[in-house]
Amino acid sequence: MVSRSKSECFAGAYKSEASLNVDAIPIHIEVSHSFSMETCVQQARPPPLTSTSDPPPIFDGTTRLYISYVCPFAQRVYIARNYKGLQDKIELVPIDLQNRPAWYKEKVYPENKVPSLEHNGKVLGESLDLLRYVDANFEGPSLVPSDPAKKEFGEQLISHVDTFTREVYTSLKEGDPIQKASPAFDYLENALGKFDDGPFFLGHFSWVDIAYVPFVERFHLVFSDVFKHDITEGRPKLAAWIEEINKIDAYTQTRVDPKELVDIFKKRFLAQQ
Ligand SMILES: N[C@@H](CCC(=O)N[C@@H](CS)C(=O)NCC(=O)O)C(=O)O
Repeated sequence: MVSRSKSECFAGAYKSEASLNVDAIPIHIEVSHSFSMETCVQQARPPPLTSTSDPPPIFDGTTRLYISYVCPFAQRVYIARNYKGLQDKIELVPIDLQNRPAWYKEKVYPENKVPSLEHNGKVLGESLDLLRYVDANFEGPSLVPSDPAKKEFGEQLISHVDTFTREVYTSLKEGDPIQKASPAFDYLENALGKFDDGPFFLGHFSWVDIAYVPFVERFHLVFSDVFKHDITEGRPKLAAWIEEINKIDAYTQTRVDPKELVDIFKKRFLAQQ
């Protein structure tokens, strides 16, 4: 059944330097690109399981992706699952990390983190490994291009993603985050210039876009809301990338309330703001 949860369609929930009401929730986040409600396909989202929830029938042959809706690492695998059209093959099991069920650590994933994937009697973790795993072991459009030059550049960008996020997170704790984070965003702008057969890192949409987008989404919102700075200013390729990626349903369906994301950042990284 189709439900109309407010958190399903946030790609369409805000637009350029404006505030508007979606499902009666006012959103006041300034960003430089408009987002269209048409990009959003309504899909039911299961509610997160909490400390009082019973576990699913683990190892019954069902493939399950354990996530938290607000976790950027989990969002990667959620996007990949959607993009490959695996909604019926990989069941989504959201967990409330603030009030998580004890059985998750005890019976599912001893690391007690999300994402994790229960498949063929095993539980695997680590979002970047899971992107490769889901791509290699399930049907659907390939996330990794076959062209050797693109493949190689993709590996380079994937090995840079933790550096990128660390540089930006670090900048938030220092004076002048806009200037401190600038080289990290310039790296993306340059990388986006490598292939000209499409607006994505490897031309066409791939696992590289999936690896970066949950973090760029958050940084875009936080720099706009907290520092009144548009990270796409002077970076036309990054601007086009954000515009185009917001046309991909597999991604927009994974988005949550921007205000919730900004609030998480404020609490975790910007206690002094
Ligand atoms: N390197 C891991 C990081 C996963 C991770 O840190 N997930 C966070 C949520 S965003 C988590 O589950 N943290 C455990 C906790 O909060 O105790 C990956 O890429 O999957």
